[in-house]
Formats: sequence, C-alpha cells, structure tokens
Amino acid sequence: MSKRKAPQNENPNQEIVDFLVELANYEKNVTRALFKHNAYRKAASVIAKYPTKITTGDEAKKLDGVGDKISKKIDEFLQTGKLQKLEKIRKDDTSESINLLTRVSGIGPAAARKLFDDGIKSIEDLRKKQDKLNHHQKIGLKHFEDFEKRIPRSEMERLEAVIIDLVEEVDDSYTATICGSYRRGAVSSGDIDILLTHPDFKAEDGKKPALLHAVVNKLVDFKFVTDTISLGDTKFMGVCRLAKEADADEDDNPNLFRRIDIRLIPSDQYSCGTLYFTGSDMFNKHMRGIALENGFTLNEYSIRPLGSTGVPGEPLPVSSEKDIFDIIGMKYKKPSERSM
Ligand code: 8DG
Ligand code: CA
Ligand code: CA
Repeated sequence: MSKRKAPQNENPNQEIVDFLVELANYEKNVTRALFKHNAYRKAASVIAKYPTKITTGDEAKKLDGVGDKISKKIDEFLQTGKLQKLEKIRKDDTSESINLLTRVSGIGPAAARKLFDDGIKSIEDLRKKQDKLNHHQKIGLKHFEDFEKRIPRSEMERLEAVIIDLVEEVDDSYTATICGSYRRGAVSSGDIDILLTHPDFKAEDGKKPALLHAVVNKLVDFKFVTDTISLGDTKFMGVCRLAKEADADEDDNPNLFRRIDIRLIPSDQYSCGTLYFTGSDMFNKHMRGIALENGFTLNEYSIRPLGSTGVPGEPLPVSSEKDIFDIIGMKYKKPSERSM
C-alpha cells in the first residue's frame, strides 16, 4: 500500500477535504482510532465529489457519511478559518514525529510509536539508529526521498513495457496486469502493483511458488529489481528502477527507485484479484457493501453466495470483472470509473 496519495483536482471544497484528510491521518497514525479514521475519510470522499461550495455544516450533513461531529467541524472551519483540534495536533511534537516516521515504507503506526518512545523523532535519528529497523524498514529509509515521489504516468508506461517484456521472455503464457491507480488511469501512481497469473495455476493446485520466483529471478538478473523486501510463495515486495537512457536529460528521466509488488494469483481467481487490486479501496468497500446487500460476499479471491444462515457457499465461477458486477446486480464500471 503506497503512502503518498495523489493530490485531488481543484474542488470548491478543497480546504474542507484537506482538513478532513489531515484528521483522518492523525487518527490512523497517532491515536490509531481506525473507526474515526474511516469516518473522516468517507466524509472527505463524499465532499470531494460535491460540485458546489459548501456554506454551512448543515448543508454538508445532508451528505451520506457526514455526521453531527464532522458537520460541527465544518461550521467551525467556515466561521473561523481554522480548527482548534488541528491547531493543537499540528503543534504537538508527538503527532508530528509519528506522522513523519510512518511515511517510511515498512513503518506502520505501531512501529512509529515504539520508535518515538525510544527517542527517535526524525529521519536523521532513524539513520543513526538503523539497528532498530527490520529489513523492510531499512530499505524504506534508504530510499525515503525517492519513495515519497509519485511516479508519472509516462514512466509507469515504460515500467509496464519492461515488465511485460521480461515476463514474456520467461514464459509467454503468463498474464501480467499493472493494477492500482495506474489501471484506473491516474496521472501519477505511488507504486507499481502487479498481478501475475498462469493458465497452469488453479486455486485447487495449492501453491506454485516457482511461477512467481521465475519472474522475480528474471527481473533481478536484468537488474530491473534492485532490492528484495520480501519474497514468499505468492507475493514479492521490492524495489525497481528503469535503466538510464543514454540520451535522456535528467528532468524527464530521473531514474528513481520505485516500490514494486508482484502477486501471483490462480487463474480462476484472477478476475476477483484484479478487481480488488485495482481499487480504489473506497470503491472496494462500496462494492463489497452492495454485494452483501444482495446476498454475496466478495473479497480478493472469490465471490460467494451467502446462505440463509449467512454462511458463504462455494465460490462462483467468474471469467471477467464484468461477471462479478453482473452477479451482484451492479452496473459495470470501467477501471477509470472506480476512483472514489
Ligand atoms: P497509489 O499507489 O497511486 O497511491 O494508489 P492505489 O494504487 O490506489 O493504492 P495502493 O495503496 O497501492 O493499493 C492498491 C489497491 O489495493 C487499492 O487501489 C485497492 C487495494 N487495497 C484495498 N485495501 C488495501 C490494503 O489495505 N492494502 C493494500 N496493499 N491494498 C489494498 O482495497
Ligand atoms: Ca501498492
Ligand atoms: Ca498503487
């Protein structure tokens, strides 16, 4: 999961959206109140889509996902131009440090709190105390500046071409799809989310790690992958970068290190997999809700009917993402229509 989110487009309520996102991050990283985190995110998401300028908290409250407390905060912000709660959070060194530490790949809210309690408050402190970090966190720190930078779509296209070529050289029966924000058409992406499948691999076969490892080895041999964070039977997490083009100038070919994840998925689960890993995660939550309302349970592996007792049945056969929308009675949405 990448940590830097794309800036939203200009919006008449951008300032409200921004303070809600800031509060959401605070609740996730510092207080670890995930319920509040989700409430702020949901409100930010509906307000981001609201077409006209909101002038009172009551007006916002009519939107699904904006409750009493958030509508009061909107009033306070509209009337005073700021928020007491945010002013306090911003002045508080604890939350500032914890927020900063969680920007390192591999450092979650719990690890950040622990490091903070050990006296680590800055990236510089981290560099001096690397023995406190695990392998993933060390790589996250090593590439901290690069991982903070989003990947322009033009570079994503070049990354995609290199990956698809190399995968094909291993075995042209593979299918590889870059999912995440890139598949949704985003102008920039935080990282590279690759899904991989092969016709010889079905869920009933159990594990086939060799299919993943052959691809990873190829990417390493080619020096496209530069670091391995972790390699399991179905998931690779690592770092990659494009080779420098001889004639390119520094600006359009900065040749930065990028986070890459590859997941190997059985071919009969590929549609549920690409649907899930294309997101957005708000869209997934929304779609899972609709599935449930219609008696189905949907996750990254399968869609299953819920019996009258609420126990999921066997996975339904699906051969495209559209099949899944059809089953739950939802109008098909192209990847570019899933960015909520
Ligand atoms: P970005 O990298 O450009 O910032 O955006 P993204 O591609 O949409 O986000 P991501 O964090 O890389 O996650 C990729 C997709 O995975 C996301 O769009 C939907 C799905 N996903 C969820 N929940 C989670 C989760 O908790 N962790 C991860 N890794 N992926 C998730 O729906
Ligand atoms: Ca990701
Ligand atoms: Ca991504």
